[in-house]
Amino acid sequence: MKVLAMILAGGRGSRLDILSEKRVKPSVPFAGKFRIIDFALSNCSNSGIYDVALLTQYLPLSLNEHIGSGKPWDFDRRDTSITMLQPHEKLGGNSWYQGTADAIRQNIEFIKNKNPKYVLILSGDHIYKMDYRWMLKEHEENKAELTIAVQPVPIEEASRFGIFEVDQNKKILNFEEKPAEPKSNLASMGIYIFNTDSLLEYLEKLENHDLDFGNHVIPAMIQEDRKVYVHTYDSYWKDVGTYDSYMEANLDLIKKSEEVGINLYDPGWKIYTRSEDLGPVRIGVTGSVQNSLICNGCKIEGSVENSVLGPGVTVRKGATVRNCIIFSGTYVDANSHLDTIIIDKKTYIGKNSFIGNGNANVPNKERPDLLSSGITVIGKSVVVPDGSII
Ligand code: ADQ
Ligand code: ADP
Repeated sequence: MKVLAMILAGGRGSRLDILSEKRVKPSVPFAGKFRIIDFALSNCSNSGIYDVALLTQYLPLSLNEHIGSGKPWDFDRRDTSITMLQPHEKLGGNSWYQGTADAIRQNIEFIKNKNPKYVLILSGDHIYKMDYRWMLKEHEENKAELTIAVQPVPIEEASRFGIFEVDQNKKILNFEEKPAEPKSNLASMGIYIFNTDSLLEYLEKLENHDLDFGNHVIPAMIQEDRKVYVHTYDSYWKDVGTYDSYMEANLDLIKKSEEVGINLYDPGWKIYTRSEDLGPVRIGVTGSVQNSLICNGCKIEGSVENSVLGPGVTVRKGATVRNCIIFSGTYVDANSHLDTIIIDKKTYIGKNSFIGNGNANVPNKERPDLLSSGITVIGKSVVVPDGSII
C-alpha cells in the first residue's frame, strides 16, 4: 500500500463545550448538511487515498454512526477501507491516547500490518479542500522523511500555531510549537506526511508518555537534522476550534466562493456526507430568505437572513432568524427573534422569544433596549419556553 491516512479525531474539544458535550468535535454539524470530519474524509477520497483510519476516544457514538461503513466517501469497496481505532487495554500499558503522537504510537501494530510506504496524518477538525497528492509529490521530489503542510497566517495569530523558519529549498531550519514571540508567520496546518520507517523510528525511540507531534516528534527530528520540509498551501483553511472560528467558517460558506476561496459546488471536488432523505425546502407566502444556506426538509414562513439552517428546521410566521447557525430538526415558533446564535439539534424555541442580541456594536433591530452579547449557544434538545428573553 502506498499511503495510509490516519485522522486524529480524538482530542477533547473543550472550547466548543456545549456542541461537543455529546459528540467529538469532528462530528459537530457544519454548513447545514455536513459534519466537520467530512472535509478531511472527502479530501482523502478525492485525493485517491482509500485506506483511512480514524483515531478517536471520547464519545465516539455520534462519529461511529456518521461514518458507518464509509459508503458516502467510497471507503466500503473491496479495495478500500476505513477503520475506527479506539484506545484499548494493553498488557502493562495505559489505554487513553495521551497526545497526538501517542495516539499513533498505540497503533503501531496496525501500521505495521498495513505496511504503507507513507503515513499521512491529519486533523479531523479543519475546514479545507486539499489535494494531498501535490504534497506527496513534493515530499518524494525532496526525498524528505517528513513533510508538513504550512500556511502563512497573520503574525498576531501566529502564537496559536506551530511556527517554522525554512531555507530557500523549504527545508525546515527551526520550529517552535505555539511560541509566545513568533519569529515568522509560517504556520503548521497539523498535516504531516511521514516515510513510514522514519515515523516508526521516532515513535519507538522517543519515550515521553504524552508524545505529541508539535511538542516532541518534530523538534527531535529537526534537532537531529533529519530531512523535514514544508509544503506551502495558500487556499482556504480553517481550524474550527472555537465558537468564533466555527461561526465565522459557517458564515464564510454563505459568501460567494470567489470571495472566500472555498467552493462547495465544485463537481470535481465534492464534499461527501451521510444525508437523510427529506422533502424539498418549502418557503411559504410569508417566508423570506436572504444570503443563507438552507437544507432539505426546512419549512420557512418567517424571515431568515445571513444564516445556516440544517435539515428539517422550521421557522414559523413572524419569526426572524439572523446570523444564526441552526442544526437539524429545530423548531422556531411564531414571532420569535433570534440573532447570532448557534442552536443544536431538535431544539424548540417558544413563541415571542428574544434570544441572542447580536453583535455588541450593532443594537438589536426589534429591541434596541436589550444588551448585546456576542454568540449565544443553545444545547441539543433544549426547550425554550414561550416569551423567553436570553
Ligand atoms: P493543535 O490543534 O493545538 O495544534 P492538538 O490539540 O494536539 O493540536 O490536536 C490536533 C488534532 O489531534 C485535533 O484534531 C485533536 O482532536 C486530535 N487529538 C488531540 N489529542 C488527541 C489524542 N490524544 N488522541 C486522538 N486525537 C487527538 C496542532 C499542531 C500545531 C499546528 C496546529 C494547526 O501541534 O503545530 O499549528 O495543529 O491546527
Ligand atoms: P508555491 O510554492 O509557488 O506557492 P504551490 O505549488 O505550493 O506553489 O501552490 C500553487 C497553488 O496551488 C497555490 O494556489 C496553492 O494554494 C495550490 N496548492 C498547493 N498545494 C496544494 C494542494 N495540496 N492541494 C490543492 N491546492 C494546492
